[in-house]
Amino acid sequence: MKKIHFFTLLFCMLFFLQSIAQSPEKKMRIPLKHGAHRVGKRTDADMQRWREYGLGQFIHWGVYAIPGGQWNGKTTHYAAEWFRTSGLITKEEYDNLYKQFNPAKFDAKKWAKQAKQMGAKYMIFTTKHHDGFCMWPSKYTDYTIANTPYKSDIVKELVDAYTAEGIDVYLYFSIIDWSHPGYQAGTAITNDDRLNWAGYTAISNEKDKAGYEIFKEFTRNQLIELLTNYPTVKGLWFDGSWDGVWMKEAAWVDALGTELRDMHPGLIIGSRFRADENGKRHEDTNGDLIDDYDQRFERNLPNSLAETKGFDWDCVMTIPENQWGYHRDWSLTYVKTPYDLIEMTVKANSLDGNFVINFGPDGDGNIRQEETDIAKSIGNWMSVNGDAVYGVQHSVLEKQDWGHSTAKGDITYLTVFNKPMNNLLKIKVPRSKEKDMIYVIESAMFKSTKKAAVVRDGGRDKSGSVYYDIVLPADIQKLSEPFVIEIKLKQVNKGEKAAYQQALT
Ligand code: FHN
Repeated sequence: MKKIHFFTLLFCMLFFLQSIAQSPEKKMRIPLKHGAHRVGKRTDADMQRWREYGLGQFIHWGVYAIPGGQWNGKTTHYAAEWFRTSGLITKEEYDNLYKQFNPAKFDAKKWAKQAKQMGAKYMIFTTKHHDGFCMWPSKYTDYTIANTPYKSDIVKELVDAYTAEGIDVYLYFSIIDWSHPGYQAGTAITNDDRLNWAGYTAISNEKDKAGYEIFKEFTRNQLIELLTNYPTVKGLWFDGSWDGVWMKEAAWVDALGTELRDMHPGLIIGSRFRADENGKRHEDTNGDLIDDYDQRFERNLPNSLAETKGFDWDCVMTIPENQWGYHRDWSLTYVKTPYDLIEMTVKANSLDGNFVINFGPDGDGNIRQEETDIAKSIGNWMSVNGDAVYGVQHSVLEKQDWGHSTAKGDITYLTVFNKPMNNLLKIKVPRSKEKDMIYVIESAMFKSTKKAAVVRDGGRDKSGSVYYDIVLPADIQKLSEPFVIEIKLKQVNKGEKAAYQQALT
């Protein structure tokens, strides 16, 4: 009897301990009114289309392109699109620059054709940056393109030209607006991961509070105006929403998001639009992604799938180190090469993200020669190897020293950035999760020449991992560009491996 009691007690204790061990996750979930409205990815066709873009173009263009980082013979090496705050120009001088904005060389169709040749599938355009200048004729402010000598609606010209080239358009919109009298800035950066911005200055007096209400309504009106004027756009790309006063408006911003989505079905909005009621950005208090994709990766890429947490994401990247708008002087900055940008593009896609390259046209409407040349080189490479980037996802291969791998259907793309000196490309294949099964490389083909590649057994390492050697052509060392090999991986019974190898060599 005592024994039975002992076992019953033991069983109850084990059950209790197990339930404590399992429960924290469930118990810790905090009810939120303005957190993520979905757990997991969006599964609709619009979001699937976004996921398959692979490569995009960002354009930062506004009145800051006129000084291009220089004024009265002095140069700032801070971001040119922040020139109003550079200390080299007075606020008054800056706020009157629009009276000279007359980009005679601007040709939206030419830009769109260049983007198409580069291989961009979507484009994000700065309708309004932090200075508040509107590149469309907004009826809610006079500080717009309509009051420049140029007069025409630049947003419309670009939306039409890019849409005609089959490139989806997204509208960048800055929440920060230095031109609006009611706008309040209230941020304090506490760390540099742009995730948690602790301090903010609450609006302290009634006049400012009333002014901010007017600013909120102005912002809402402009967003509705943009979606009404340009109904073909696919999404909104928000910036400056780290502002503490904006973050404090979680309920209002959340309702605005719902209103925008209701008026524009399928609308795509990233994680930079709003914070939850606890001031958490990107991920809400429970760790769920706020809105449709993760926008944390600005000028940096994740290094592993684990880092992406399984979210959809994109990375926006400058060509120089940190200039988004036009800066006349690139002499002190490292300028990324097409090779660098292709490597980043493939890396992003190998980790299930999109990669977006920024361009900063000058005050006349020219895309600078350096950027034009880079776009061309990337486009030439993409026209041959784009299959390794568009519509792909991460492959089953682990990251290896020669480069990055992506996959689509039954094809795995190996994009090789580091050529082996002995011309034998060693591929480590994963262990099969199925009992007695093993991965083999069924076939391999060079993407550019469509020639089959010889695959040899590459041995095993001490841990039992299996390798294959792909024999590269003798003249491969002369090639200055990354190259792609398509392979077909197959899981076979361990016993069948020998037969496969014979067929391949
Ligand atoms: O301050 C801006 C910057 O000028 C630029 O627009 C980038 C683009 O992602 N966003 C802000 C910095 O995060």
